[in-house]
Amino acid sequence: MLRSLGGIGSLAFILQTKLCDEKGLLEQRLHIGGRVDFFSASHFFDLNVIAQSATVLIHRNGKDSRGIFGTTIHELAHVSHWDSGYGDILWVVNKRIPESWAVGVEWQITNDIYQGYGIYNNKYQLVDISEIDDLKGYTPLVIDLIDDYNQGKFNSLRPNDQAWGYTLSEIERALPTSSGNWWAWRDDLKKMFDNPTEENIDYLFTTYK
Ligand SMILES: [Ca+2]
Ligand SMILES: [Ca+2]
Ligand SMILES: [Zn+2]
Repeated sequence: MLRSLGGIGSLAFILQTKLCDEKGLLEQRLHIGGRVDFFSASHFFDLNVIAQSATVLIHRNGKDSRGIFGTTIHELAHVSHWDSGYGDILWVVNKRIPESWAVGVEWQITNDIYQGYGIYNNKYQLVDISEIDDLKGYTPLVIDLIDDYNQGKFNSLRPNDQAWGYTLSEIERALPTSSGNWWAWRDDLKKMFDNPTEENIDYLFTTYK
């Protein structure tokens, strides 16, 4: 798991430490609940901690174990993002930042752990440009910053993804934590890291905005 994180960021901290024994006044051990209901969305809601109920609730929704693992990782990506300063109000302002981040974390870590089971969440590479609004903020931005698969190469209806090689750790270090500024994420990625494809990330940020 830590291999895909490539360093100790806030996400790695959550996965390593918080699940074990962090205790504070409100911030007790992270509480993850599981339900078998259908048709309910898994979620993270930080204020649940006040009522001492699970802040992360995973609904099975017919998922297999890989899907449950992936969903849990997705929600933990939100937990670490909120711990870094993002919050519920910002989520209302810009859901695209936290959801694109969580989609990417879910994709990378689940594929790392479940090797040999086919590509997890490959559906994100099958999205046409005209369908991006339908994703409601759950964009493949982070996946495309990492992967070397250009889904637009043989299909001009799909994004022409010519970026690759960013790591989750780099993307997390540039991730907006106290603002909902999408473009700051792009600018910080360019400023903070040298990547041979950095000129091509403008296209992704513009396409998924
Ligand atoms: Ca890519
Ligand atoms: Ca891609
Ligand atoms: Zn989410």
